[in-house]
Amino acid sequence: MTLDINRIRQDFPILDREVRPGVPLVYLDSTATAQKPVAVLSAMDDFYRRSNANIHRGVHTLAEEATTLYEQAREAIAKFINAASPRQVIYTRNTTESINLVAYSWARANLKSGDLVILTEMEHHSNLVPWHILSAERGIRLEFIPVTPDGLLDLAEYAKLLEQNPKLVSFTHMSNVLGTINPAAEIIRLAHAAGAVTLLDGAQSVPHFKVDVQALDVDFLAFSAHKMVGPTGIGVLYGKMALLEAMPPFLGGGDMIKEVKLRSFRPNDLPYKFEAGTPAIAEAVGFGAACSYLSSVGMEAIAAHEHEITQYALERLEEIPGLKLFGPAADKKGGVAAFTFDGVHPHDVAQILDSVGVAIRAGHHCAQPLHEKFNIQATSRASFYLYSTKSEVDALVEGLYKVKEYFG
Ligand code: 7TS
Repeated sequence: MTLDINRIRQDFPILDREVRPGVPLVYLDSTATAQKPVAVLSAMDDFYRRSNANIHRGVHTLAEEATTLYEQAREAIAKFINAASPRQVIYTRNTTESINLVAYSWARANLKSGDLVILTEMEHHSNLVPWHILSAERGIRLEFIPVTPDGLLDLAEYAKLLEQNPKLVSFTHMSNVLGTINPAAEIIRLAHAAGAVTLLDGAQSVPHFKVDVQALDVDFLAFSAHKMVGPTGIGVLYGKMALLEAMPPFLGGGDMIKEVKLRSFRPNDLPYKFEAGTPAIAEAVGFGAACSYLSSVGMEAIAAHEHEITQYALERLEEIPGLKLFGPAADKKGGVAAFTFDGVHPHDVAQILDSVGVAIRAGHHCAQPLHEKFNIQATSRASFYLYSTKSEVDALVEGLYKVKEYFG
């Protein structure tokens, strides 16, 4: 199944714009955030125009409509990741907050001084810092699955770490720098055999290929709407029912309670126990529309398209003298190409590319330890999604030859 790329691009109005007169946008920064299709924009616009009200608290028509739309979105998201029940889908602000929820609620109830948490060297700061904070507070131990020079997880070292009786294995499904797609099912199976709970950072996987929580048998999955053509400000924590049921609340306030007395409260049922205060209602509606949109295009077709573009990009980039790519070959990675270029600072690369309309990202991409591992401070990173084209890759390559000219 192939994508009708011209039709897809028409769904994303922003892709038509010029960044300056006569300079069309070439958006190669979807790993940071994806662009939004009309289906998502109209779902949110319709919500505010027709149905806007606070949820769960009113009996009037709009409050009921808003509540229904908010819960229908949860059902769409549950279906998208094949969760057994929408009650296992907790709305958060983003992947970062979802991971923090696990660190504050599950980990503080279950981990004590000396307990081991296994992470990897390729984690985004969002899956490092919550554990640093807990480590300082509780004295939990952190160990890291090493990254090999070709950008893969060293699974032999993982096997050794598992002998130390870890309580949690928390890792990214796909690296936002190397693009590496980690063998999640295998890592989770081994963690369970060692008696550990698993948390999968799906920020870069859920948007790009089919992630089935039941097939993976994962305990927790964190992801963000904005990377999967949905709005900013909303994400999800999926969890196994028994774990979520046993977890204490994270944030306290409205909607997460069943009853409040002056000196005590009873928490609400799932998923509301973890949804304190007025949530991002229009954003939830947009998130549901994003899942429906991606499903209607087809996750397999999206993954196949990105694979084709990535393979082409890696081939073209490898031709450029002085350019060094990081991460594995195309068959082991998603749509990310991070590179250094002839000693030119990545910010300069990004700035010159911007002058020809090509939007890429430069820096440490919130993965400083990974860059340190490769003895570099920063990389330039181009990334691809369902709307990316080979001619956009050509524009990137042309732009990089301009960089070369400029810096001699
Ligand atoms: N985990 C991974 C693997 C990520 O790539 C990101 C964001 C996050 C967690 C955090 O997601 P958030 O929605 O909570 O911010 N990655 C990037 C990036 O690569 N460039 O900008 C954000």
